[in-house]
Amino acid sequence: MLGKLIRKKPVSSAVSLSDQITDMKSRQIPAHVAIIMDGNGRWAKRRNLPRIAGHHEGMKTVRKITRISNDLGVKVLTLYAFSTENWKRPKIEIDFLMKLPGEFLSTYLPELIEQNVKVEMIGNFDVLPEHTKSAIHKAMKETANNDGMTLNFAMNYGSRLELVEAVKEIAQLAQEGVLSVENIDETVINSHLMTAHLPEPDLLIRTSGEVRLSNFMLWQLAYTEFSFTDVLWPDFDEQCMLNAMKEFQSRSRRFGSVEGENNA
Ligand code: V0D
Repeated sequence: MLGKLIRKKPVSSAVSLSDQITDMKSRQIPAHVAIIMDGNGRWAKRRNLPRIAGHHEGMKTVRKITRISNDLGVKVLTLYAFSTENWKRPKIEIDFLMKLPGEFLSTYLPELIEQNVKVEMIGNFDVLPEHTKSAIHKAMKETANNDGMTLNFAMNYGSRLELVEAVKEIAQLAQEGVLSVENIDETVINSHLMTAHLPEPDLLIRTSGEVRLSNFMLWQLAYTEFSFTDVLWPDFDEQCMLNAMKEFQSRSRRFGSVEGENNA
C-alpha cells in the first residue's frame, strides 16, 4: 500500500548532468564552441533592473558554461564579450562592462587555474582601459602554461576589421616581394587572422532569440553548425549547454559532401 506512494526515483525523471555528460562524451564533442552571449539587458529589463545588473548576472553564466565545457572536453570556448560596435553604448554602461574582466578574474582566476584552463583574448587590446588590460594580462600570464581548455574572450572584436587588417598585412608582404600574389590562398588568409592558432568553431551558439552573426567570425564560421535559443544569457544554464551539444551531435556534418545524405 504505502510502497506505491514512495517513489524510489525523484519525481522529476531528469537525468543528472553528470550522466548526460558521460553519455555525450561517447560521441563527438565539438573541439571549439563559440558563443554570442546575448540578452543580458533584456533579462534585467524584465526584472525592472538596470542593464548592468544583467551584465553582472551574465558573468555568473560565463563561469557555469566554462566549467561544463571543460568537463565535456571542449578544447576552445570563445565568448563574444564586447564588440567593436558596443562602444556606441552609454559611457556609464561601457565603464561598467570594462570592470567585469577584473571582477571576473579576481573571483574566478583561482578556479580557472585549478581547472587547467588557459585564458586568451582576440580583438583589439590596445584601446581597452588600462585596468581592463592589466587584469586580462595577468590572467593570460598566470594561465599561459595550462594545457586544458582555452577560454578565449572576444573583446573589442569585429570580424570585418580583422579581415581588413589581414588583407593589409598580406598586401604588405606582396608589395615587399616576400609573398607572390599567386601564393595567396585560404591558408595564408587564415594565418593572418586573430584565430590563426585556433581550430575553426564547430558549434556557434547565440542566446536570446536573435538570429544573426553581428560581425562575429565571418570567415571562421563558414562550416560551423549554428544553435539559436530564445533563452537569455543570464538564464542559459548547464542543461541549455547540454541541449545545444545534443543538437550538434544529432546533426550529420557533411562539409558540403553527400556523405550519409540524399541530397537532391
Ligand atoms: C557582459 C555577458 C566576463 C556578456 C557576460 C568587457 C556581457 C558578462 C568577461 C571577461 C562581460 C572578459 C575577459 C576576461 C575575463 C572575463 C567579460 C565583458 C563583458 C566585456 F579575461 N564577462 N564579461 N567581459 N559580460
